[in-house]
Amino acid sequence: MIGAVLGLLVVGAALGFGELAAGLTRATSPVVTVGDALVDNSPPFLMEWAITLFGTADKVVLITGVVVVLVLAGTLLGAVSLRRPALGYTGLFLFTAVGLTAVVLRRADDLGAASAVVVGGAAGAGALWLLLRSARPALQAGGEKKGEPRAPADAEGDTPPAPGPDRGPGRRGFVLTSAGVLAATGSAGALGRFLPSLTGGAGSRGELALPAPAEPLPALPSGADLDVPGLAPFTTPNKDFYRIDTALTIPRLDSTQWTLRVHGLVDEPFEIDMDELLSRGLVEADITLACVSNQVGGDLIGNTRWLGFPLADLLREAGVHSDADQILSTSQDGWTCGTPTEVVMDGRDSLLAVGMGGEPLPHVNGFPARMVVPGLYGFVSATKWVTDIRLTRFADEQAYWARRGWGVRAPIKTMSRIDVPAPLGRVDSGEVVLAGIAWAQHRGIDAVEVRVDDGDWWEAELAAVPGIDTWVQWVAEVDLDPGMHSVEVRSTDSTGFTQPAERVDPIPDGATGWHRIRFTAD
Ligand SMILES: Nc1nc2c(c(=O)[nH]1)N[C@H]1C(S)=C(S)[C@@H](COP(=O)(O)O)O[C@H]1N2
Ligand SMILES: [Mo]
Repeated sequence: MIGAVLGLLVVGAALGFGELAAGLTRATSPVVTVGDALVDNSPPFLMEWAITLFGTADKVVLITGVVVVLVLAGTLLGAVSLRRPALGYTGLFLFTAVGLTAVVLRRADDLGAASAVVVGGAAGAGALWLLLRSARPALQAGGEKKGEPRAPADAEGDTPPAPGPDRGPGRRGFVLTSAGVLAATGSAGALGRFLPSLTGGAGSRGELALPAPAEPLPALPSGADLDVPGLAPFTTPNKDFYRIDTALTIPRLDSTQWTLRVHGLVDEPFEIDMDELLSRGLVEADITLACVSNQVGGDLIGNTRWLGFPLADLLREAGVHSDADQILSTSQDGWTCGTPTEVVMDGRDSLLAVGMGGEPLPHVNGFPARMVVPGLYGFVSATKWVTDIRLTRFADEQAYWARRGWGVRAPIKTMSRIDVPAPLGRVDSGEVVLAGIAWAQHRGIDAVEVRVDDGDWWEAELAAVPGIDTWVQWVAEVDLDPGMHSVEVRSTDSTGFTQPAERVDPIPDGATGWHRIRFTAD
């Protein structure tokens, strides 16, 4: 019993102080690092199984699993330590080694995360020492274990505990020490968790003042928004922008600490910080970002006005070698992304973005800087919290999702969606408004057609757009009798390509198929 309490307190102290160290340096928490490393290095079949079984709760299940393992390990560690303190310290050492391995697997140069693990390990050792010292009289008094065969190396200088005349004082010592360790651990952990989310302070999102663009865009064309109730607005408000990433907790970076390294197959590698980036003259671009996992009719897509520095200019400064066909970017939390160099450099508005929707990037969308490349799905282009860009070759290195069977070059497919009426919704019969969006980023949409009840295709009316990199709203009016109806939509891009009817899954490079909904006219 004492062993279990002692072991759990030691593990708790390691985690609590690890959390505090991570919070102070805004590094990734050791628990999260280990969880991330498990996710990254688990075989794809296991990941798929976990996602099918637990769905979006997979992250909760993973963290719960990590905690259960920690509780078991703690109990064992405590029991062993009482008999053989040296084994206890060895256990803690292994524990720290596991954490450090996870850091190295995630991101070898992440000193913050590594020091959080070391601080945690040291706190665990300190707690073990304190608790063992106070447990000894308790054990001798309680008779749980008589006579220590060997004193722990660290405790050699201690006066041997005098056997207590009664069990009271010995127990009291252990209980008091335990309570002290628990309180210290709890405060450290709580402080560590909440420190990074406290706003204010230099480098926090609230403090970053973005300059006005050196090359501002004109206002959106007046007809970009058709203002049909239920239709996605042309500009997605930041708070409604979809979020997709592998991060267990949202990285909260400090913009004054942020740097971006550009290196690899280049003539002149360099590093740039936020002040320097912001002083360069920023540009704006309207770009619709889409996730490859978006199902037909899905909502993993959003459009906004981005503010940033042209990625192509940044790369040109470094002097990209002609054989460097892949831009391998890495986020602060170790996610990697491979983007075709030629696409980024072909003149489109590829950005190292710092702002969206008139504000600094929200933390969930990559504060303080991310990549955005019009026409490519997010998983091959839109690295959030980006801190490293290395020019490489596709033949030599694979990024995160490519290693897991997803596509390597993934241009966004020509697509369309029905927003109005809502699926299985009810409308008044007679004149019925159909509306939605269509997209084929960097090609542009030429036409959208709809058909009702498998009848003839009718051309919908298109709203205005600022360019070829955004989605476009469409609307059509049809005359309908009361009853159940179906609507289908398909779009044609500026290359003359019309969306195929054939349904394919998002993996490996994006879903296809016509969005179809059913609704009732009363
Ligand atoms: N650091 C990091 N960046 C990332 C990802 C990620 O997992 N980690 N996911 C990518 C994917 S798959 C998509 S679709 C976009 C989503 O960007 P959003 O969350 O801002 O909408 O981010 C991309 N950037
Ligand atoms: Mo995605």
